[in-house]
Amino acid sequence: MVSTATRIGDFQFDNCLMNAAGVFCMTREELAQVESSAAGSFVTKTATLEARAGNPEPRYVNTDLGSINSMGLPNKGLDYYLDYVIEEQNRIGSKPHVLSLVGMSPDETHTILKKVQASDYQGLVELNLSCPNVPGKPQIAYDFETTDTILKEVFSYYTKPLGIKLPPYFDIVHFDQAAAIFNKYPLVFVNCVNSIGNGLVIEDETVVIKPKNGFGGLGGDYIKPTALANVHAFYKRLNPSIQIIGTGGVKTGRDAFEHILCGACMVQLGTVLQKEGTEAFDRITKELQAIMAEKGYETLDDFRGKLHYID
Ligand code: IRO
Repeated sequence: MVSTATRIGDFQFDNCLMNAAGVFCMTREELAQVESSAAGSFVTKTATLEARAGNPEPRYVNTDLGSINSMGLPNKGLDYYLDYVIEEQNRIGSKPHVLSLVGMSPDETHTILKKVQASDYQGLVELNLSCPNVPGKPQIAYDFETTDTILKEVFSYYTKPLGIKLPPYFDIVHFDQAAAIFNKYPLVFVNCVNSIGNGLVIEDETVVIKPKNGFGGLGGDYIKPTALANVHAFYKRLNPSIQIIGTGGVKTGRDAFEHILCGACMVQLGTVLQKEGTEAFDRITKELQAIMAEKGYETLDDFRGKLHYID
């Protein structure tokens, strides 16, 4: 009997697959669709304190190899998502969920997290330190000093389970420096990776999305090797109490298997979910189960993090 059940901190999930923030999570209706699918959980669209309309359209385009987006953090505001996850938390038989959020400034991030701290919500929170698409705002987690300052302040008042969504890093020294900062804090998880920021896709002679003259975050096949490298780099460097969520380029059971082999305890679907809908959870779960059965693995712990190197 093969199980794809998993846990993050004290939270148990029947399945290790869930949506990635940004896909199928803007409205209650979309979140309910993920909830009723084979997914083990859902994460909400990253919320700011107030609702935002985001960038002008077209702002999300699928390509043969993945996707490019510059949504610009459109969302219905913190209260919309916070109310929903509290409602869900109180519903008998519901799964544990993840509330994604970030402020438009460090001050706003603290205002938001203090609201969540004071609320009835007891579930997981993902602080998004890696949105690439708000004009004039850098990806926070590429600035190590600011990241350290924000986390230090956060953990002076926030006592509920918290993780962070990271951008991809591309240098071994950056893995070392980032991990040294994260290891100072009682993070429950890090999620590797957000989209590869500021790619450019062109059709004929023209960019395919309108914001930022076509520059946007890449997802899908383009980013799987980078995502796997980030999952494994942080798996090797972080305190064992900090778990890894793997996100990036997962469209088959084999891709999910590779993320887990690199150390992920949960795997998120972005581009494939946007392309295929929530049926993707069922298909990819079955493909992952078939690989596990063939290899004689019964649980994720039988192979999680056990990537083989060449001697
Ligand atoms: O443009 C977005 O809304 C967006 C966000 I907040 C993010 O974290 N990652 C992404 O690719 N797009």
